[in-house]
Amino acid sequence: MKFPLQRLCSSLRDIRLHDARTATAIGRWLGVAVAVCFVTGLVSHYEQHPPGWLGNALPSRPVWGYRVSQGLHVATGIAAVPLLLAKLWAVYPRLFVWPALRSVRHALERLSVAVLVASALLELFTGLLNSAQWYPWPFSFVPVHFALAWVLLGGLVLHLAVKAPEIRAHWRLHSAGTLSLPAGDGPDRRSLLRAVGAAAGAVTLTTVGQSVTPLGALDLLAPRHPGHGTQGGLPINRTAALAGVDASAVRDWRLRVDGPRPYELTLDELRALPQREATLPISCVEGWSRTARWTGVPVRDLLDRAGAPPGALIRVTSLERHGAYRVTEMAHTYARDPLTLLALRVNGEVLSFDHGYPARVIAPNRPGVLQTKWVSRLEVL
Ligand SMILES: Nc1nc2c(c(=O)[nH]1)N[C@H]1C(S)=C(S)[C@@H](COP(=O)(O)O)O[C@H]1N2
Ligand SMILES: [Mo]
Repeated sequence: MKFPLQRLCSSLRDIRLHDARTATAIGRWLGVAVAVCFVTGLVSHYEQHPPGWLGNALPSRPVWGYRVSQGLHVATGIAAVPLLLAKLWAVYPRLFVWPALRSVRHALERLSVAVLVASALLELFTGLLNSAQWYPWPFSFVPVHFALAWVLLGGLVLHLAVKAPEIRAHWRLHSAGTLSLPAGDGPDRRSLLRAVGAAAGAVTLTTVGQSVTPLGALDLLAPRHPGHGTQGGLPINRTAALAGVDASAVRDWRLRVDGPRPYELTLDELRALPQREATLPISCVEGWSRTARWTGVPVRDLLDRAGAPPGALIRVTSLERHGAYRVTEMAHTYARDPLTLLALRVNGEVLSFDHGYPARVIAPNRPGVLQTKWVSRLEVL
């Protein structure tokens, strides 16, 4: 049973926790997470769908570039979930201010916040479900996730502009408050912020092991566990069965290379060519990464033999009948990199069907979706 005075004090404290100071403190961390997530999201998008002018400029080095960038994208997106929830908790009483609309300006401000909140929730929700490969919606993920990111950015810039005076006033920990309550406020806010930080840290630590190998043991909540795969510890996104590739599909397999001097090779002929080893990661857009030692024929050797000009764009086609990644394109920066292989083996073993037998692409600094499996044709465009 609390005395009225105690009750008043604790509700005052509660109000303080829902004030601009808390919102700013959480907003700072949320802002950092969203900014990193946005930039790395753009990197990932343009690596997968480069506009013509960019296609030839994408670098194949550093080999770990996409792994770090996409690891950060998924990690900051996951960390943003508890931060966003805490931020919404801190500001929700404002949803019920009265009168609901005080002026045109106030109405516009509320509208911008509604757009911001809705796009942020949807963006994180679609991203999270995509990382679990669960698509319970009728639209295709990539264009919607990409478009929402811009809506979110617009809403955020507007929000920061409108709130600039408040953010400035509360940015520093010891700025003058509007209301100075006696002791008691500080520790409350501090424990709230500490709890929010701990929650963000916990979800990050228990998922980031999917791309940061040394933290693999802590990878309790991530949907994929690199290291648990059947070959080289590589997870499998699309199995050979799903892709409709089996022994009968590869019985008469030949690699066809189309260019000024087209030719075909059987698997034995490919194996007889000079082989090279490359230690490269597969970095899936969904957030997991895993390094393996690949052996195969450098793609540039295959292209030279077909008389391909050095700057040519290459089309890679898979045996797979359907599927969004059946046909992919490879800029010359990747095709000419000595580490880009048409791989036949992984960690010393012949590729299994699930990992792309008889031959697959492995290239440095590229999204996993472009590491085409079951390759049957290279074309010089
Ligand atoms: N033909 C084809 N290749 C493909 C895919 C696919 O669906 N079809 N999936 C890609 C994706 S999304 C990833 S992350 C990698 C995974 O390779 P792995 O299954 O050998 O680990 O393969 C890529 N290659
Ligand atoms: Mo992937």
